[in-house]
Formats: sequence, structure tokens, C-alpha cells
Amino acid sequence: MEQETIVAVSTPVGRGGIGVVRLSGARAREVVAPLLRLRHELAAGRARFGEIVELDGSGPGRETNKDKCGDFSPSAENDNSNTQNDSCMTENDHTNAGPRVLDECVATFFEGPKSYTGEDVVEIAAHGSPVLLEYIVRQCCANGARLAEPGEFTQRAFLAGRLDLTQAEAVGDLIGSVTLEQARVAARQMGGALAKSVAPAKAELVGLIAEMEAGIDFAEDDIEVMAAERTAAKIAEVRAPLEALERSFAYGRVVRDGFRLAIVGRPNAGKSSLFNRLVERERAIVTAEPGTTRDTVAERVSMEGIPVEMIDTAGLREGADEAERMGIARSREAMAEADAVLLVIDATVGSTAEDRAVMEQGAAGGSGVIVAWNKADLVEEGDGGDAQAHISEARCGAPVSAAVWTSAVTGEGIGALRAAIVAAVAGGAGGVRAGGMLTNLRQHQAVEQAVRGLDPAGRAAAEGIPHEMVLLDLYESLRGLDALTGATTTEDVLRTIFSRFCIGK
Ligand SMILES: Nc1nc2c(ncn2[C@@H]2O[C@H](COP(=O)(O)OP(=O)(O)OP(=O)(O)O)[C@@H](O)[C@H]2O)c(=O)[nH]1
Ligand SMILES: [Mg+2]
Repeated sequence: MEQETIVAVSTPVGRGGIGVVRLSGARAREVVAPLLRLRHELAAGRARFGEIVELDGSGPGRETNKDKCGDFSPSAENDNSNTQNDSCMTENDHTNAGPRVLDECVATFFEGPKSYTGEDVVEIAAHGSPVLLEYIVRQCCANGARLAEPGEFTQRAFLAGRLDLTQAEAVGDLIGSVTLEQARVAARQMGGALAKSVAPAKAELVGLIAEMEAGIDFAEDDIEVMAAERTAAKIAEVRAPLEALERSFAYGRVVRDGFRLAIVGRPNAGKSSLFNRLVERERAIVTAEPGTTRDTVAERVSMEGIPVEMIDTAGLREGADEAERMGIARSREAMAEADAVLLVIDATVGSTAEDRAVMEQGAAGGSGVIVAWNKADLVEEGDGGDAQAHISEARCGAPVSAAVWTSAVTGEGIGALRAAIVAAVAGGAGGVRAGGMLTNLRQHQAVEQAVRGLDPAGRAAAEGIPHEMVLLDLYESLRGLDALTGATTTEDVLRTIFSRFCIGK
């Protein structure tokens, strides 16, 4: 069944230097033909310069050169006469009848199946005037196209097998990226890095299933059924890379979604000073007076390419006035909502019961606590040993992801602090950065399903349970991997994924 031809403005809403209207479908060329007056016929992979004409001819546009030639027929499809009559564009024939030119344009034709969507695609680049672009879309609809749904171009690319589902998702991620690292990760995924990294495990799994199926099918013909240990070993081989991939989600998720870091601690520990260091500007007020920060102060920054929302909070203490007490309540809220907590301790004072409570609470809440032993510059050289002791104390006394020695005044340890924060949140993911990784919950669930299926399969195989039973689990695992790349995906899931895209993509 032939798909309808779809049309949409692919550039952002509003005015711009250039605006692009995109069409996809078997009738794409036919639909745009009456609107365009091109010097040369559309040809695959070629950009053609031309004009956009107003079909009823009543608009304010200037007269077309073609009008002057008197050879334009609105219903003509890519008429060759355009090409043939190029010479008359310079002639001076004053005929006022016929359509008027609204704009100049460049039209590019991508012939299916070697196009983004796998269908015929036409892109018209005109000036970025909303009324003009809307006019083009409206005329295309009048000529038989329909408005594209959000993400429909990419959905067609997926349905045509031009992209797998992880690649299609990466298109959305690339468009939505706010840091260069996010764009890099999305670009790698768009290139198929994730599908490539599951391919060997999937091939192994399919091979194992095939071998076991053959064992069952031919059991009666005396073909040796695979030995239990060999099956278990093979399952373990499939499992290891999938498990590594599952772990990559720790990094993939924070790169894609970013994270929230709450900076907490006793008054005057230097929270606002460190916050200013981390956001690289004097954003929060710093004074020598304890209780300076009242309301929370938030700022978005990029840390090693990961978007971080950093929140400076009021110092935690008892017996404060009403405004400060309200601020402290907000500090606690920020801590509860954060993905990670940076606990700042004044190293000249040392840690208090309040600090240890924060560490406990952070650990209980599941978010990592990073400790900054601040004011390092005020601690004497000879106290270096003490500092280490403080750090170990933090490590042993309560659960802490990392402890770093810093000075907000000299800048000492700020780089190490950044690295510790990223490592605590991204789960020491240095290794996964180069390859494919899981970047959203759907992908994570799919791989989780694959790994989950392997566990009972491995146990069953080891216990010598009949192959038919082991196979059921292996198929469950394979379904997870198929869902990951979209080989088997329900309509609902597809609709949810593509509806998050912008229109025109
Ligand atoms: N020498 C030294 N002084 C620091 C350092 N960090 C902060 N200070 C000073 O400590 C004082 C308090 O700093 P703030 O950044 O306001 O501390 P805070 O934790 O935000 O304090 P509250 O908002 O009151 O909770 C200021 O006088 C800072 O200049 C440091 O690393 N070394
Ligand atoms: Mg402060």
C-alpha cells in the first residue's frame, strides 16, 4: 500500500534567514511541482535554484520572469519547458497575467530508497518567513499531501529499515542536546554504535538457540544434544557483554538527562564559594558571616559535557531566625531531590554530627555523597596527614562516594572535585564513552530483559533441565535484544517514541 505523502516545515518556528519545507512520499515531486518554477528539472541528489510562485496570482509578489515568458502552467509537473525557456528570462515582455513570484528557493530532490525516509523526499529551502513557509505547506496539502505528525519522517526511516530504533532515538537526542558531549554521544548512537555493540552477543545467542533447536529436532535421530556445561558456558559468554552494556546506562543516562547536585553543609563552610568556583562566576553572595545564603541558588553548567544543575543552599544549623529556618528547610528539600550531594566541610573545624547525618541521609536516599574538605589553604603543611585522616574518617564514618581536599580561595582541588562529582554520578564510566551505550530507560529495560532471561537459562542448563525449558528463557532474552533495536516493537511504543520529536523531523 502506498503511503500518503507528508509535508512539514522542518526549521524552527519563527523567522529566520532560511526556512525549509520537507516532503516525503511517492507523490512528493508531483505535489510541489505547481508551486515551483525551477530553472532545471529536479534530479536525484541535486539542488535546483528557482522561484516559489503564488498560484492564484493575486498576491503582492513581484512579476515572475516566467510570466514575462508567458510559458508557465500551474498544473505542469516539472515541465521541461522551464529549462528550455531559460533564455527568455532576460527578455522584456510586459505581460501581467499569471502567477507572481513570492520568493526564490533551492529545491533538492532525494530519490527513494536512498533518502532519509527511504521514500522520495523533496526539500524546499526558501527565506525563513513563517507566512511564506505556511503558504508552501498549505499549497502542498491542497495538492494532495497531508501534514506530517511529530517525528513522522524519522518514523518512516525506521519503518523502511533505514535506521534501527536506537538510531532513531539518537536523532531526537542529537536535536535536543545542549552540550557538545551529548551531541557526540548522540552522533555515535545515530551511527549505530549501540546496535553494533549488542550485535556479537546477539549473534552468539541466536547461534546457541539454533544449536539447541537442532539438538531437539534431531534428538530422535541420535544427534548428540549439547552438553550441559557447554550450554552454561555459552550462556555466560552471551551474558558478560550484555551486563557491561547494562552498566553503561549509569553514564548514558546522565549524559542524556544531566543531573542535579545539591551543595550542602554547615554555615560558613565555603559552599557558596565552591559553588561560584564550579559555575565559574560570582553567582552566589559570599561573606565571612555565617548564614549568608538563605534561599537556594541554582545554576546550570556543563561538567565534562554533562549538563549539571548545581544548587547552592543555606548552611545547616539550629537556632536560626525565621527566614534562615525556611532556607534550611529548602536545603533539605534540595538534598532530597538531588541526584548527588556535595557536602562541604570546613577543614579548619572538622566534621560535625550534622555532617555525618548528611552523609547517612545521602546514602539512604541512594544518591552519592561527595565530601569537599574546604579551606585547604588555611590548614598548615604539617596538617597534611590530618587531612588524609579527615578524608578516611569521612569514608569510614559514613558512606561517601569520594572525598576531595579543596580551597575555594586558591582553586586547589577544584579540578579533582569536578572529576569526583562526575565519577560519582556517572559510575566511573570512562570505558564506555568510546562505544555504544544505553541512554534511556526503554533501552535499559530491553537489555535488562535480555540479561534476566539468561539467568534462569544458565541455571536450568547447569541443572540439566530439558532443552525445551532452557529455550523458553533464551527466547525471552532474545526478545529483549529485538526490542532494543526495534526488530519487534509494538505500535504504542513507536508512537510514544516518535511523538516526542519535533514536527518536520
Ligand atoms: N581561606 C579560605 N576561605 C574560604 C574558603 N572558602 C570560603 N572561604 C571563606 O569563608 C567564608 C564563608 O564562605 P561562604 O562561601 O559564604 O560560605 P557558605 O558555606 O556559603 O556560608 P553560608 O551561606 O553562610 O552557609 C567567606 O569569608 C569565604 O571567603 C577557602 O577555601 N579558603
Ligand atoms: Mg552560602
